[in-house]
Amino acid sequence: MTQPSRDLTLTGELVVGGGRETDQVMTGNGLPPGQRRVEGFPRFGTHLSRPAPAVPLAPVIEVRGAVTAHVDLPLAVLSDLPRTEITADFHCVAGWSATGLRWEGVSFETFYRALIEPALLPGATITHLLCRGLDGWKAAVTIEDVLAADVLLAQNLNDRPLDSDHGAPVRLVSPSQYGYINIKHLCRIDVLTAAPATTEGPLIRSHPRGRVWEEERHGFLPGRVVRPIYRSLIRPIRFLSSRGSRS
Ligand SMILES: Nc1nc2c(c(=O)[nH]1)N[C@H]1C(S)=C(S)[C@@H](COP(=O)(O)O)O[C@H]1N2
Ligand SMILES: [Mo]
Repeated sequence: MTQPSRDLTLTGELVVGGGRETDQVMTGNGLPPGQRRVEGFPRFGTHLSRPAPAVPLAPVIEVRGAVTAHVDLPLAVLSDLPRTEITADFHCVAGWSATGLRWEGVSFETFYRALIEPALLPGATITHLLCRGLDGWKAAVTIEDVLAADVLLAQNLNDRPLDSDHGAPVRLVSPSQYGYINIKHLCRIDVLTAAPATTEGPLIRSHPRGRVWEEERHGFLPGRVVRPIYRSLIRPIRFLSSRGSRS
């Protein structure tokens, strides 16, 4: 997908210090608006320098909310479902993008239809899933976005089991949405019939959908307004996150 030249110019204006010619070219050559390519795939998150949570001996995904009974799905059930693979770029709302990542796992829609849908309360209209990681990170995703064809429960990255930096033992991968929806160490899904109340303050309020091509970075401020503010957070968060890396 190519971006309009208007966007290329704007990105060029915001390039300061470390900005290189290639950043601008890459942005104009297929990254979503306001994103810049990084080398490799850094560990990044609100965990900062805290090490990743230990993987339980027998990991489960707890399913709660609008279900007839609480279900704890052992991760082993994923091996009974058809496997799928996608190659996609990964976009953090702060403005960095890692390119060409190969994820392997189970399509989220396949998982949902096979294991969650049969457990739903009869007549319930599901609007959102609230997903949580073992470290306590959580994000709500609309049912429409989470059932999109490119959403995966990923267990492998670039032909190896997910490491602790990137979400072992399983993570949600939704390449069309910013990183904050891509919950690492996924351990719980609450099935909801209405949007959850936001727990974030007004300043850093994530957009409820976070679609990268629409540049839905912030709850109410336009994407390009928050770009420079978010971008200034990349360096310190990357530094701290790498200090907590165990790989
Ligand atoms: N469990 C958990 N998942 C998380 C986060 C986190 O702090 N904890 N941070 C999110 C953010 S903001 C980003 S950009 C990506 C970073 O993923 P990575 O560390 O694999 O690069 O994870 C997302 N998922
Ligand atoms: Mo992020």
